[in-house]
Amino acid sequence: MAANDIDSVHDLVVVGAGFSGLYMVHKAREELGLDVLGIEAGAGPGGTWYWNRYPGARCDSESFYYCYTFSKVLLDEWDWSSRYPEQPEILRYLEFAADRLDLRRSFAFDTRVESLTWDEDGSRWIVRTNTGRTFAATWVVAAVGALSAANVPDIPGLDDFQGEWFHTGRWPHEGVDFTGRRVAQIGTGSTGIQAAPVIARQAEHLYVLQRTPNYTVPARDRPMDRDEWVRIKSAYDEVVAATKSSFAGFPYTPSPRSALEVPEVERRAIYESLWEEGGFKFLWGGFHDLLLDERANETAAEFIRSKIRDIVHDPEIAEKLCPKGYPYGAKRPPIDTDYYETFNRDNVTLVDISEGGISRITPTGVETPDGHHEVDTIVFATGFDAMTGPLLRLDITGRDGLRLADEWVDGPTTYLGLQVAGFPNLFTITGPGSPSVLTNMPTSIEQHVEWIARCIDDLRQRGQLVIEPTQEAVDTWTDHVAEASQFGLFNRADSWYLGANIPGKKRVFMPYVGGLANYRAKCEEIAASGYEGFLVS
Ligand code: N01
Repeated sequence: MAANDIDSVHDLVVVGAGFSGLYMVHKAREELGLDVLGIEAGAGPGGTWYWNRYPGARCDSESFYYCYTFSKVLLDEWDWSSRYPEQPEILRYLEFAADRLDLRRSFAFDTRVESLTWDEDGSRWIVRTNTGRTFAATWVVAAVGALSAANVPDIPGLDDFQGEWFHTGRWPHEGVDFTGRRVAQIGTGSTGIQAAPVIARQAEHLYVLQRTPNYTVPARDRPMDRDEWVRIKSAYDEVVAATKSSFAGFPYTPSPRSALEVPEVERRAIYESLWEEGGFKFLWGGFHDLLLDERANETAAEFIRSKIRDIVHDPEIAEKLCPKGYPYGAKRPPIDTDYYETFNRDNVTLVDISEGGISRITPTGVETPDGHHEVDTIVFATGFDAMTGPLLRLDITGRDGLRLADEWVDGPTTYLGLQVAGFPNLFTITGPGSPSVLTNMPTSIEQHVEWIARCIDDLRQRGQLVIEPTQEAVDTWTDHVAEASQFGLFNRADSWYLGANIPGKKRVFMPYVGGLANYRAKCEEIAASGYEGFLVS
């Protein structure tokens, strides 16, 4: 590529301004002294929290650990208002972080990366964007998130629909007023479960189209005051240590108990207390074997079903809402505020599409096996082409014209979920092959950013500029990720973890099930060994 086709040359290009991109830019610029350019498709920072502005969007990890922990300044200067803050507050937090660390000046916003191409002669990446500007960089970090490629299913008739339709992950910034509208919401994952109760409170009528019932546990959101934050922050090192040494980045003390070793009355009392407490602790804090043993899992699954039958007045609707045939937690568990209660409202109809799906969208509504539902608005809460989707959208070409899309046609292959053979100096944050989406994301993000920064720094100190994994290391790690996915019950549901939500996508369990603490230790060991499994030059 001719030098005059390049608008500017940088040490590092970081794609994305979410939790990971912001920290990566800060770390590389302030601690390594690199010339860094961040590129972000949105008009400002926020990533997931910039795009996902649907009604009811909020965090479902608790605020005291769903945040940055690397900066004492950010920690000291920010108190969350509640246990599970809503999207606008999380977006404000990321904007605050960007401003406090003076990161905006390193970003090109409103700019989407259209391709990344390895330039063999220059040992650098050529980064083309939709604005027509082209950049070159020695290193690229894809901080594009695991759940940013929206999935709008290909349902016949959508183009002819005369009403409005929205995907939750691309929600209009000005919001949507549902007053007086009849709404069809497609999807009952974490997003749909957060959105339905809020839409139902405003809409004239809400049809919830459910293909697979989901297990959800109450969030039990509540306000948090300054005194509580003073208490939490005074022992914050312990919170951080607990997240880092845990299986999934949650600072909950794992229970030594099996769900099968306590009498039923006691077990039920434990589930009751966790249900009242709310949140992910129901999965991680009560018994150690809910994701290991089918019989143990069934005790939790049946408890949740019993709650659905208690909450939902109409027994037929309750039964349709009861998940069966797959373990609790094998799909990413949602948490909710008044989800099952929503089906007691007169203006809400549960439409079971488990058999037959949606046959078509008409100009005035949605046709399902039980008839035609006239609606003004369709909300697609239909999730994402997870993990691989955001990376493949970057149209990445590595050495010798090797395209990532071809390399991953049978599923993602990585070394540590950080790099791919044939794609030198390209790092992914929380990519496939790392614990990623099975964990509290900021915990995993901080570890990846810190590992990548250390790697670049180590190389520079040794006068080396190019790193990529050997094919052997990639094959061994990819086999290990596949083997680990057979451990426990994660593989027992048709989830987006294995691409089952995208028609035609190769079914491969993408995140690493080996646990965050083990994974961190492995990454440490490899860095300390001088980057075993990588070719460095
Ligand atoms: O997406 P999903 P999501 N016809 O894929 C249905 C994170 N998150 O956006 O189960 C009809 O889980 C699909 O049905 P089925 C979190 O990690 C975090 O809800 O495939 N229905 C399912 O019900 C989460 O897991 C927060 O049978 C169709 C739904 O759409 C991840 O994002 C909040 C369909 C999709 O569920 C994704 O959640 C929200 C079709 N053709 C989300 N295609 C936090 O608070 C799909 N569906 C941090």
